Amino acid sequence: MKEEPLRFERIPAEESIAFARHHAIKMAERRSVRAFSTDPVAESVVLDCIRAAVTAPSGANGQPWHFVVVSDPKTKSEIRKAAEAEERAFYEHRATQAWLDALSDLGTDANKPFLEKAPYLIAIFQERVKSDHQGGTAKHYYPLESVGIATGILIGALHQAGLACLTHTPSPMKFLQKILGRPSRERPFLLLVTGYPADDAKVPCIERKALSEVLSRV
Ligand code: IYR
Repeated sequence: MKEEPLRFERIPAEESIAFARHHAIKMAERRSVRAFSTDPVAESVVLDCIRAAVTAPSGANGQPWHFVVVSDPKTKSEIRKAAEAEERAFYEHRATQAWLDALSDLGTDANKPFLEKAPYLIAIFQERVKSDHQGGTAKHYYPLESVGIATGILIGALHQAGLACLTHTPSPMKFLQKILGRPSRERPFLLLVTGYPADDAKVPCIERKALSEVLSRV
């Protein structure tokens, strides 16, 4: 094992306390947005947020992820068409009544105009097996957890950088693989729709669980 000294700078406790509070308040303002503006966003913002995401811890440092940043209008249209076909099947017959009931407060349906309106769709893929670049493959450990953590970091970074996003998972998402030409050892994980919210964007009234409900201390 090769080692190197850890680069870690302690910050004063008061700064730590203030930062954590500020970060929590800022993150509490995050909402999933379904109405996007067509206003452009500098690509470097999205790329830097992905730069943050790929620092995520991963099983045996396998880094089992791939991100495709889609801004080409034709590709976005193709994705919208394919996603809406799956969503129509979902809303018309695939979803159970219980699932539709659980979604009713969100007001969602099979129409997904945001897939064309938003300036970026970030398609996130999970590698099922590792490529060793010599034609061989090896196992990934905890790939789903790893990609989930990276996606969480990405969502936080986008929000802190002043952008809105939507985690979108038309199911099944196999079409993404084809449209984006990704290899079969990858599996689509999530589509992150990214940009500024539309000026008249509305969001459902939701309540977040109180910290006391989701946190215990022993
Ligand atoms: N994929 C569908 C349905 C949907 C499912 C869940 I779980 C949500 O939290 C929201 C929507 C759609 O995007 O409409």
